[in-house]
Amino acid sequence: MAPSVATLTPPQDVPVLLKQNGANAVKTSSEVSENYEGNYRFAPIEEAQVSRAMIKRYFNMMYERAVSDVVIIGAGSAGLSCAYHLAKSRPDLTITIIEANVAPGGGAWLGGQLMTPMVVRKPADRFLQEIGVPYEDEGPFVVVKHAALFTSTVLSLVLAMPNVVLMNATAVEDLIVREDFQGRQRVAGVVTNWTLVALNHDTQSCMDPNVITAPVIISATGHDGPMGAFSAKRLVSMGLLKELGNMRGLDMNRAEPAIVNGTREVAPGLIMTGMELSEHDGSNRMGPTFGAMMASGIKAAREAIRIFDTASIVDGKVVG
Ligand code: AHZ
Repeated sequence: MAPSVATLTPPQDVPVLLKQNGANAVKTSSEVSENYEGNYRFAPIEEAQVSRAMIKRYFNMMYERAVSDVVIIGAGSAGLSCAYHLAKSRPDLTITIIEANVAPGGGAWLGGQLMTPMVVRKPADRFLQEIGVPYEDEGPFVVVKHAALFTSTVLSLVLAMPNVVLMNATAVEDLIVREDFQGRQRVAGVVTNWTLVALNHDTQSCMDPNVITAPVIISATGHDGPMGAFSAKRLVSMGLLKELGNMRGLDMNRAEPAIVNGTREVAPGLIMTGMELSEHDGSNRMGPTFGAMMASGIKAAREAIRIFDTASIVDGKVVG
C-alpha cells in the first residue's frame, strides 16, 4: 500500500541557482541543471508538496481575508483601476478582489466590437501615464494599441501590491446586510462561492456559501455578463433600492461624466463604480471609451478613503 501523504518525507529545499561563468548552463546541486542541450533537470519534488504549497497559501489567504478592510467585487477595468489607486494610496488597507470569471479583466481585453485598440478620452490618459501604458495621441482622446496592454499592465501592478489579493473563479452571490450603529441597514460584507457552484444552484440541492466581512464594499460588476449589475439588482430585491434605473442608450458625451461624477456610496457601506452604475442610476452607456472606467475606479477609491478617514472602525465594523 502506498504510504499516506502525511508520512512522505519532503525532499531537501531546492538549492539557490548558481550561474557558471555566464554560460547558458546554470547548475546548482547535482540534481538541477538549466541546460537546453538535452540535459535540463528539475529539482526533485513530491506531488504532495505541490498540493500543500498551494493549499496552505490559498486557505491562509481565505482565513486572513475573512475580515478584510475593502472587498472589491469584479476585476474589470473599473474594479482594477479602483484597486490600483486604493492599494497605492492606502498600503495599510487589506483589499480583497473577488472576480467571478477565471480570467480577471472583464470586458477590457478588447476595445469595441472585438477590435483590439482601446480608446481613452482625456483627461483619463493621465492614468495611463501613471501606470506606464503607451498610447497614440489623437487630440481629445488617446488610443492604446491593444486593450490587453492596459489590462495586463494594471492587473500586474495590482497583483504585485502586498496589500491586495485576488480570488478569481469566485462569485459574490449575496451581500451581508445588518443594522449599523445608527439603526440603518449597512452592507457589511459579501457572500461568496466558487463561480461554478454559484451557477449551479438550480441543478443541486443547497450548496451553502462562505462570507467575507468588510466595512467597505466596492461593487464593480459591470452591466452585462452572467452576473452583471449584481449588487444593484440585489439592492432592489432586498428593498434597499426602489427600482433599477436601467441603462440608457449610448451617448458618450453624457455617459462618461455621469459615471465618474455619480460614483459614490450608493447604500451605507456599498460604493458602486463602472458600468454597474448605469443600471443603478439609469445613466447612458458609452460604448468602447474606457476613460470613465478608469476615472470612476479612482473616484471609488477616493470614496473608500473618505470613509476610512471619517468613520470609526473596530474589528472590521463601523461603530461611529
Ligand atoms: O466577471 C465580471 C467582470 O470581470 C465581474 N463580476 C460580475 N458579477 C460578479 C459577481 N461576483 C464577482 N457577482 C463579478 N465578480 O465583474 C467584472 C465587471 O467588469 P466589466 O468589464 O463587465 O465592467 P466595468 O464596469 O469594469 O467595465 C465596463 C466597460 C464598458 S461596457 C460599455 C458599454 O456597454 O457601453 N462601455 C464600457 C467602457
